[in-house]
Amino acid sequence: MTTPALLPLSGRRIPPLNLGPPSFPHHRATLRLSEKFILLLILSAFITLCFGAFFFLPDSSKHKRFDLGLEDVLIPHVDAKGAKNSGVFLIHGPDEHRHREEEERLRNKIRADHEKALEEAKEKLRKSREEIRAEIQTEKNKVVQEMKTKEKKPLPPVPIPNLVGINGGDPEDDDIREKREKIKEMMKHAWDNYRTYGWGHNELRPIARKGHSTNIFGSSQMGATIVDALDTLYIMGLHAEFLDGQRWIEDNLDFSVNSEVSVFEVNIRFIGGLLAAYYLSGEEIFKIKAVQLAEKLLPAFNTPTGIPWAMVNLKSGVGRNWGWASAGSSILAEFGTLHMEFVHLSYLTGDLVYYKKVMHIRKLLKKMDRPNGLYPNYLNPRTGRWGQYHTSVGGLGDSFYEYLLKAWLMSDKTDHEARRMYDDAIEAIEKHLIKKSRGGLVFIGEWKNGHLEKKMGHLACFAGGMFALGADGSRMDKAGHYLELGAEIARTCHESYDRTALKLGPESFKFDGAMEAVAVRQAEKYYILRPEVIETYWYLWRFTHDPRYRQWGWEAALAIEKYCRVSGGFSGVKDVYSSFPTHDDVQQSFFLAETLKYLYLLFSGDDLLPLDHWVFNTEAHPLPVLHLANTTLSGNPAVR
Ligand code: DMJ
Repeated sequence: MTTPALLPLSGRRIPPLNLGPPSFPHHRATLRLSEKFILLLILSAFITLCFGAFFFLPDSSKHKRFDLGLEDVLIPHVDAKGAKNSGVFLIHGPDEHRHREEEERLRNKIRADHEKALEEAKEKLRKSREEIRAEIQTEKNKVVQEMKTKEKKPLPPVPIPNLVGINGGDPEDDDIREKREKIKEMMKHAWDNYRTYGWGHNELRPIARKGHSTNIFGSSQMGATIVDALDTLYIMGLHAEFLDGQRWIEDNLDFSVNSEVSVFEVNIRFIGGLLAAYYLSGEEIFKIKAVQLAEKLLPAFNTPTGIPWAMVNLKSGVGRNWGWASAGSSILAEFGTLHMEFVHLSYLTGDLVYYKKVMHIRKLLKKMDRPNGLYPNYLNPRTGRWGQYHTSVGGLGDSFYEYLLKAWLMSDKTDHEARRMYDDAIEAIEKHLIKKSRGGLVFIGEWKNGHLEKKMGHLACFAGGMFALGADGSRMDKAGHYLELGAEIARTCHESYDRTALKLGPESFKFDGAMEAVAVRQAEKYYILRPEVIETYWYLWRFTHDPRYRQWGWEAALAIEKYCRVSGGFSGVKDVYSSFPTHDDVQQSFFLAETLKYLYLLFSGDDLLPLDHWVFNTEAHPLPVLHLANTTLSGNPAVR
């Protein structure tokens, strides 16, 4: 290739060089001449370079350009022979003409594309804000839809336990069947009103007839009532309602939200609820959602000790503790109530991360000194030291003890460490916290600031069922003793109901002097549709078949029906000692998850969710015992 002649650049003529006699002193003339020469050399080198570049640089026509949103990706062209072009090529003879034409065509196309893009941009600017917003929303929806399609990909199949007793339980007795039907009708009433007035919100305001939420669920609408209610709907045979809930979950339940939630609450209600719905129905979507949520909770464990924060932001993963909890502490009943769900998550996903998190908590607790053998309710996640020495089997402590026992039960009674920890804890509790009142009522007090407070919360009433459930397998064959203890707690809690005007139990009751099993402070007189007392009746019923438990359960159901039912659902009441109750206007999600489920089970046969195959999490979501020797492959409809 020859060096091209000097051509005008941009149409400007280069003035002819003056090579005539010098009009300046010789040395200056020589300098000017060499300057011109250097300039000429630089210019010619530059032009040669440009010209060469035109021929030798990789040809853009050999690359396809794809526009993927914000990113431009250059994909190497694959030639007709299928070989990848190196990007450098030579032009030969007649091909040159064709090549120029092709180049021209591409240049025109690029020009046209640019013009089109410019037009589109202008067009956008002409649009109103609303139109632009609508377009952005459509785009967003498209992305969400694509993500959902991805999400629906099934997780790898794993062996799942044989699922016994997910249907049935029809009572033989007509009277009991009628009662069971009544409970089912109450569930329909609660669900239908939520469906009408609160759909997608976390809970329902049955009087205002609108959605309701609290800070435990964060700031977004996560349909807590739907998730919490699913398994109750399923076992009651309310399949159309179940399907309705399932569709909402498929289409709307999204955990990629900038929302700070309670790790404990979303674990027991959402992960527990989704896992139970998965095991009962076999629908993969529930398992997938449970795993997605669990992944979002994991950052809560990023503390110096591995004891999780109480709250975590689902989007940022930033965690923190409740402002009111003793000097920045985490709470025993919160970080100690993850075991069941997390073990199932590891089991279903094959990912040990969940199992390791909860076992780490257990190991840490096991090593710690315990005052009087009792676990204080507060533990600082930064220092690993106990906070205030307050121990209770009610709020702040309750389900930690429950989950030690249930860890052992769900492992087919092979997790001996959990059983030992449970036995040790219960022995200390019995020694220091459980007392008999002057009137002969056995109650569980609270250890606070070095003394026993003779006060028992409604929440602590669950312990009657726990003692009964843990009776079998107890140390030194004290099964009879623990069953008896459970029955005593059930009796005390029944008294707390019976000594009110509404026959519904207060939030907390005292045993002081002449006062027994009654609330003293106004602020403790409310009933918010809690399940614990009915839960204990049900366990006692299963283990003893003593008809008094069905009778007490029925009394509670009638009281709920009479004083808590309103046309828009069910509401808590502010004062159980007043014959004219004021409603709090909240239908709690646990009313559908627990209270109505335990009532339904109380009036069902023992073949529905038998206790040697199922363990109920603290929100009453049944999870199967992992009989590892007796498994079948998931996805096989025969096992459902
Ligand atoms: C439920 O969410 C659970 O039972 C929890 O363990 C404690 N309290 C509520 C219902 O009262």
